[in-house]
Amino acid sequence: MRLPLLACLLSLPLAAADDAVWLQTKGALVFHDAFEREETGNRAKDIGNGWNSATADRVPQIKQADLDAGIMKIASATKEAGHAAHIHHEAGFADGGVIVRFKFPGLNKAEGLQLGFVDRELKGVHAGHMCYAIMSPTSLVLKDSMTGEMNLALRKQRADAAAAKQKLPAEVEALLKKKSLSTPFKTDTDWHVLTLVTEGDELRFSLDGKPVAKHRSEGYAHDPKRWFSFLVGSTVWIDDVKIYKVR
Ligand SMILES: [Ca+2]
Repeated sequence: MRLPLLACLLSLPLAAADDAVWLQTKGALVFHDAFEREETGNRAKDIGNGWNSATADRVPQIKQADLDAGIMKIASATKEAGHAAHIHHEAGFADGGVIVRFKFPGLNKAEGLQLGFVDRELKGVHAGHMCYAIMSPTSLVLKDSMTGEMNLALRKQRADAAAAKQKLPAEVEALLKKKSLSTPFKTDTDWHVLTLVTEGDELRFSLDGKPVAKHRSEGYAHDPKRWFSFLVGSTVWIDDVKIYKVR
């Protein structure tokens, strides 16, 4: 029997082609923000709509998230706060992801954006950092932090080695190396739409509908991805955020 064309198309492995389609057809939209409002101040919850900031209250005299003309303009007070701006929202999925429209405004050198998932209830992992995509002017890094550099046992091993001015054992170096993947990447100052998803033990990143990188590591499978997080070291503009839960 010949399948109608539409059925053939639907049976294609959509995830490989375009993860935005995978999220929209297989997932439920659990959160959307287009930032069409003004923030109410500089404090942790003043962005509104359920956003929270782990770093705003360290420097309440500085505005790190400015809602302007439907855009969340993030300018991190990294030096004053002693940390990159960390802005997060509840997510809550095992498989799923985010679609984010963003732009580097070109206000600072080395503008970049780190985004990913955090579970503060995770034991044995520094601050619950699970996994991230990290865009910088020259590379895109996908990283399993949970079973890599944020794992407390590994952190202690590294700190002890550093204190003793010793090299890490080769097997630990090799293990840490496996926990991230760096891909050549070039940022610009145009608007783009990124898609970041986890499916099983895989993390995938696409830009403007085209797959850029994917990486498999056991930490990506952790359930739940409790928070979706932006970590911003300098400046970035966010126009729209959608969070989808597939499973
Ligand atoms: Ca907007």
